[in-house]
Amino acid sequence: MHPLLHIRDEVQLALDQDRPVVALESTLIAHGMPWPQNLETGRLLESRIRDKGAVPATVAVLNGSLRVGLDAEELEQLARSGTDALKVSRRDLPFALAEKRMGATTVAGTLMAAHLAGISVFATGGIGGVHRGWQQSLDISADLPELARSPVAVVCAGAKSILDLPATREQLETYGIPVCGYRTDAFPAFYTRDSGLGVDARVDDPAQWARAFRAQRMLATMGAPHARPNTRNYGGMLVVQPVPAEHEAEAERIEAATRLALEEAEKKAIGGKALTPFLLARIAALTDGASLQSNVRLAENNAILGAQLAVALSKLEGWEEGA
Ligand code: PSU
Ligand code: MN
Repeated sequence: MHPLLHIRDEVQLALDQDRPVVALESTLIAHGMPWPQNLETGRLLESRIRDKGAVPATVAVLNGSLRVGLDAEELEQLARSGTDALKVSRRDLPFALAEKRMGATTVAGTLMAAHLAGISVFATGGIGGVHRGWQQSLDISADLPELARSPVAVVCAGAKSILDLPATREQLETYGIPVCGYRTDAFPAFYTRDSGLGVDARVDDPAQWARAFRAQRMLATMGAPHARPNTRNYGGMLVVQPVPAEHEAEAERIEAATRLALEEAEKKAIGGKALTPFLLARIAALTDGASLQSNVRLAENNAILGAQLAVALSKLEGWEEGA
């Protein structure tokens, strides 16, 4: 095993036996939610994945290695650390590792780990994207380019309305990241079910999705007899499903809170990596926790779907050999 990569035994065994595994990120836990709901959510996501017959692998940086799969104690340690844990995207990894910092991986950081470990499915709440005001700030999450180069499917509830969603959709297209709606034709807006934007394709069951994902993987690895395999063709997929209707937040309430939170962020000159966690926390406070409730429920729903997709892949003929 590589000194910088540490895969938990249970996860490695499942991968060796071609059993379904689902990666989970940890920024959602350390920076995205307050204690103790964050620990409860971390545990909930893992147990929903187990219920559906897959092995969860929460990713973080601990003691100088990229960890794929945490034990109960490590998960708690991370949740308790909250924002004391470094928020680790691709550009933060070298220092987090070398200086043995405790790090919570973002979607980008988790994608890197999932790819290195050989995990094909990753479930989260929402991905980062193009921020409102990008014309001035140029703030575009590293989640997007990472998705473009990792052969991993990310299950999410779209991207948060704190972002510029039409611009985020455009960037997904530019990067060639297919956006697959699971039983939906609409690109969801995280706390709410419909952003008014569309998806690239719709699937209605896990087996149908698995065939498309296999085709995408084969595009990266296939070639005529004299062609060289071109791993630059690797690319990920976004699988989106809306927050369950009964847990949807009120769109106007979210939008009003988002505008207020954005104004506050500007006054306080909060930007860069601190922006997303700041906005999430302010919106939760301004909506009396309503946004947090939606966040937990949609993440749970995505963990369940992630496990179903991973199970479908493991049953797909020719998945291990062909792709
Ligand atoms: N979705 C959530 N909560 C979060 C995030 C996403 O429900 O905390 C995190 C993810 O880890 C995502 C990150 O990768 O926000 C994006 O941060 P930035 O905009 O700084 O790239
Ligand atoms: Mn950013």
